[in-house]
Amino acid sequence: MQPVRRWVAEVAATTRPEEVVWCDGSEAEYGRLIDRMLSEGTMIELNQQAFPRCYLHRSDPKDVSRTEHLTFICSARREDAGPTNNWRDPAEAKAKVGEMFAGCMKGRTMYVVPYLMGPAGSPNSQVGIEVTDSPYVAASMRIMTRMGQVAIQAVEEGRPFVRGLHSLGELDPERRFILHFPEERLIWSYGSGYGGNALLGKKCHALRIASVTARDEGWMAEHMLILGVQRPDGETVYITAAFPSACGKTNLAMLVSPFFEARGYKVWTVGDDIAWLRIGEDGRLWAINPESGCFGVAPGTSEQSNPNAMAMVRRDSLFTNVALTPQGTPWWEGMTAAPPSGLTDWQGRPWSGQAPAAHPNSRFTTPIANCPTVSPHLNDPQGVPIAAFLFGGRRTHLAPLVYQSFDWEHGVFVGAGMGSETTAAAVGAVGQLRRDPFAMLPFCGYHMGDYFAHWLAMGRRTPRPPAIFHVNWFRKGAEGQFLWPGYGDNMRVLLWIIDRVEGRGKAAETPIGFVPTPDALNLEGLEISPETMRELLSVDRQAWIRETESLAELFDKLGDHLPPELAAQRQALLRRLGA
Ligand code: GTP
Ligand code: SPV
Ligand code: MN
Repeated sequence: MQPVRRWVAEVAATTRPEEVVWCDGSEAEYGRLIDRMLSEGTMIELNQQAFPRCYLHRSDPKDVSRTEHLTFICSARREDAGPTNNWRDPAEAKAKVGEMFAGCMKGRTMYVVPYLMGPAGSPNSQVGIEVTDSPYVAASMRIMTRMGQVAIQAVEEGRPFVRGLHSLGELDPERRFILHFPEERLIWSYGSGYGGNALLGKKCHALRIASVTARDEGWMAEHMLILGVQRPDGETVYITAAFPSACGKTNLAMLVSPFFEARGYKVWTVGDDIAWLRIGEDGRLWAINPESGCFGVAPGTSEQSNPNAMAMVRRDSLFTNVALTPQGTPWWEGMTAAPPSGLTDWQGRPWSGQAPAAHPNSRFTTPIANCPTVSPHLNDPQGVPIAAFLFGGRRTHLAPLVYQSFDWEHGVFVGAGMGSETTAAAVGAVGQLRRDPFAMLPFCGYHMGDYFAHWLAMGRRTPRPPAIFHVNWFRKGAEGQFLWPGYGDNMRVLLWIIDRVEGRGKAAETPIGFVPTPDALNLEGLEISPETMRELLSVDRQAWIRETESLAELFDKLGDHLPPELAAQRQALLRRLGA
């Protein structure tokens, strides 16, 4: 613990907290953090009969989502961050933000949060130490990570650790920086208390820093959910899926399908946001979920869309920026058909009915162990073997419900070309199409072209790589309605994917890949017209030519870091489309 103590002492000497609390991750300590926030008014107790051990936090209204424009990769060389990341020279960044950290914890408590990303005893797990002046962050980290003794023990065994320094600062967007120093495995975050900006184990460590470590060491750190589909014969097939922020990972990870459950199928939830994958001795890729909690989008979650999430959040949960009913229970848009009367909005005001009552990026923070479908392999040091990778996003037009890539290299091209309409998970306009390769645009800690090359290399080194698919639950019809019912019915797509993996499912070859034939998806018990299904599975050549041409913008930007295989894949697709 000597190196940890030395670093913490250094940080305390700069930030000058009134007291330093070393967190042990215990229940009693969590209780003290909650009590402190209740007495300071930064947490509100919810109705304890209906929502035992649940609390509401209202954040600063200017601090409700990730701020990508204030997020930097401070690698020694600008080129290593690549053109899709913001870059700062490490020394300059430290000089500038170091001034902000100087004395910033005066009068505050500094919490030292040792945490483990991944199951205890897993060679694939990693230790981090987050120092923070936010009790909300410390409490959230206890849900999202294995915090305390288990991490200290790993440090004492000589494991290296990622250092994360966090301060709320003044919560001023003008004085906010999320800095990553990948060469030093160091994170500095100033001026925000929001999830991905402040819970440093999550996107900062488990994706931005870990993606660099993974490249160096030959494994993968991905923005992916992990789920298992158990078949009637008892065997479970594991799948991961990379969708951009607020594009359906949590929902797919804990999908409920009464129709297929009655026929002997069952979904198991391993992870809902991040996967770390390694090549196993059997030649397959094995995935662990580095997290132990869900930081999930509240709006849209209901008994109909996601009964597992509703059951999960009913205890031991922190809610952030949701609305409050007069009964002291949380509410958000989409939870019930009509809003209850007498709502208090996410900013604590009587709800006017004009703007949303809950913030569109309001969230719940909940132990994944509370999920009724939590996988028995959640804490398995080995993880689970992956049979298929899914890529997807919000595409109102263009992308069919599902298609399969021809092979790994083509699959990497499909991931590299991902596009999705932006959501409220990050500051900025919502609903605008942007390239988001592998759902990693905001989370890759190095040059995106090198990241593509790493994917290609992993495919060459993996004897039994997963099959690769692309899905789109969000295609809309002429009236702006979703064409596909989504949620539990996505099981129908998963079953076709498993059929394909096992060499069964029927498919038609198209220029973009293999698309299910009209009779290939099991649509039993679903009311959907053949015309709608045709539209959902259609491939519009002209639109795909435009899409593929526009991909040149990203590919050109990556310069000579773009693997030639992917440039060739783009040309080959244009040829197949008849361009
Ligand atoms: P992050 O936590 O930001 O990484 O998001 P996520 O990818 O886990 O997304 P999540 O599952 O929380 O879903 C985001 C929003 O999409 C919610 O409002 C969901 O209700 C909605 N959603 C999820 N799945 C579907 C689907 O199959 N169809 C439709 N129409 N909406 C969906
Ligand atoms: C996302 O934005 O992809 C999230 C929430 O999962 S955050 O933790 O803020 O990154
Ligand atoms: Mn996410």
